[in-house]
Amino acid sequence: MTIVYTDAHLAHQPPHEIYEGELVAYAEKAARAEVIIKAIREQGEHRIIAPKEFPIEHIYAVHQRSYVDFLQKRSEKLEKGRVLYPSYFISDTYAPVTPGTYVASCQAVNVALTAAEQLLTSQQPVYALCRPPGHHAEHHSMGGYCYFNNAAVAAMYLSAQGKVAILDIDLHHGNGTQHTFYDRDDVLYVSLHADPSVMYPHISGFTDEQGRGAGLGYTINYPMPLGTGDKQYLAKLHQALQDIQHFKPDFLVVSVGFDTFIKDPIGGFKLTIPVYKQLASHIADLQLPTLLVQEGGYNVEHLGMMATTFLSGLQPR
Ligand code: Q9C
Ligand code: ZN
Repeated sequence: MTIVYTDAHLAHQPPHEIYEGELVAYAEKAARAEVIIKAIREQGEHRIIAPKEFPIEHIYAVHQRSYVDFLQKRSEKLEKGRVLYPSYFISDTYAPVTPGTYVASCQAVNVALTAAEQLLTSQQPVYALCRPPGHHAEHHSMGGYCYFNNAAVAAMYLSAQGKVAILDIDLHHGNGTQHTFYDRDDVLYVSLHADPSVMYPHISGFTDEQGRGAGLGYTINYPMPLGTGDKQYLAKLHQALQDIQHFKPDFLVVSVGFDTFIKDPIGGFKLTIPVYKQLASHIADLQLPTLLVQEGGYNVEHLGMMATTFLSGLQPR
């Protein structure tokens, strides 16, 4: 399989986030992506390529220019070692800006777009190892460890070539991605996530959010209770995959999060490692050109194993 990766994300390493007014350690660590690429290299079965540069217009297709400009200027103006919690263009206290944040975020988008471009020519699954993640980034705000919405930018790019289904299997609801395509009937957004009444992002991901106007019926949310395990998760995934099949997309974009793992430090679900292979093989059974985009997952000790287990389920059987 083709994997797209760059170590440009190392420029973005906030030391902390703010939880209920207190500074706490930043969960979205650079080591997350490093242990995943290390495990993939050790597996030795994959072709790892670097991202190419895409024009900024791809980011403007999803994000407001004034927000993009703000992130660029404020990142570049920061002195080394400084951290900014902006007072605007931000949805919560989980997206601090460092001097390298803009560059790293642009490169994460380039990773997703490079993978999307590969998909147009190869038809084989492609994995975009993005960091920082993206699905909480909105039209004009950063939040939840996300700055630019990598999956949404890639889906926007692919949607010029055909119908796109987005399956979001991160623990958290992908509010930014949902909102990007909320009015459209040619991009389906389906998300499995922890009940937002008890889990971040708290304000979206409820079942009554179903799209608007022409987009009504093209957003589907499957919130699940805390404590959800392998069996219940697979049952809901089955429903989500049926929705996708019914939509008859030309492309599938999967926002992949490993924060559903039983030992995730900020999680609440109880998925075990072997189930990630099953999730992937059910996804592969759709037989669609599939772009996998990395989102969350915070157990650095087990992330390498989760990622290689997941990728092994995508191989043709
Ligand atoms: N007490 C992603 O998975 N909440 N973002 C942390 C800690 C922020 C998750 C709460 C969760 C953001 C991409
Ligand atoms: Zn998440």
